[in-house]
Amino acid sequence: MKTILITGATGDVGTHLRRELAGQYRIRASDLRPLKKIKNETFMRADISRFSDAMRITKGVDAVIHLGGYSVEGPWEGILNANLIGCYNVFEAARRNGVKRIIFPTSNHATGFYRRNQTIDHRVYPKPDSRYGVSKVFGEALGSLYADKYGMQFLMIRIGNVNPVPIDKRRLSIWVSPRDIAQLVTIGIEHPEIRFEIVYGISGNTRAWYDNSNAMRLGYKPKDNAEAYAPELLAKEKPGNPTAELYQGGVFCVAEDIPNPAPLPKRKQRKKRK
Ligand code: 15L
Repeated sequence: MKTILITGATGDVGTHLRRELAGQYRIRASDLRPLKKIKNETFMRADISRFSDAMRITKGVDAVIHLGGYSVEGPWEGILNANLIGCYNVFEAARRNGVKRIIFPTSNHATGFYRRNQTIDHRVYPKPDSRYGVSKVFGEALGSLYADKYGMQFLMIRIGNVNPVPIDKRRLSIWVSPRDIAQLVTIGIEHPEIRFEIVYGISGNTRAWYDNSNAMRLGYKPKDNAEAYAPELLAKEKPGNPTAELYQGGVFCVAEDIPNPAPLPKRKQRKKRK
């Protein structure tokens, strides 16, 4: 049985994946916060913005599912530490520890500024809708570099919204059920020919904004479709912000006041030599 590391294991996606994959893999769950262990699971507490922690948790695993970091928009310092530095540390530590396979759950917010009347595939240029979306594009770019330069293998899953059921009209297009996202992650761990691939993490939704043929080519057969929930959801839906309604990323596309970045720590003045 393969051992897989799941970073950010206590989050929503991590919790669904741990449950779905428990019978298939030996899971090393990791997070800043402690968690209640389930079957086939060990836990390692880690702060991935520290390289030594990233080295410790990636040692001796067959694949990494890197969920750790901010999973929504956040202040720049938080995104920088958790999503850029954290992602770099995990990919670089995996490389040094000889781990070849990484599944990186990127996000629909990496391409959130595409309009809802467009269908996009895995080849489009990113159009992030937030600092969070930019951090996901960073992860995709870093994975591309590590695949080409070091021969590592990456499945980039641009996740829509993982939930037991879709929660609104927007999610009818981007919803992914826990068992469908687990199927995509399993493809990422097992497919023999992955070098660097981008797929969309959505179920077989009738209203999808994505041409997910790359996922299908790799063997993905979604079991669910958000359309089953459409009549009930649409009956409850209230009109939203007009900018949000135009773009795939929804409210992430609406301009907000950006808080001032925290000041950089003062550098110590070197003593002048006499
Ligand atoms: C994401 O990328 C987030 O991780 C999740 O919390 C949701 O906001 C989701 O996108 C979404 O767009 O619904």
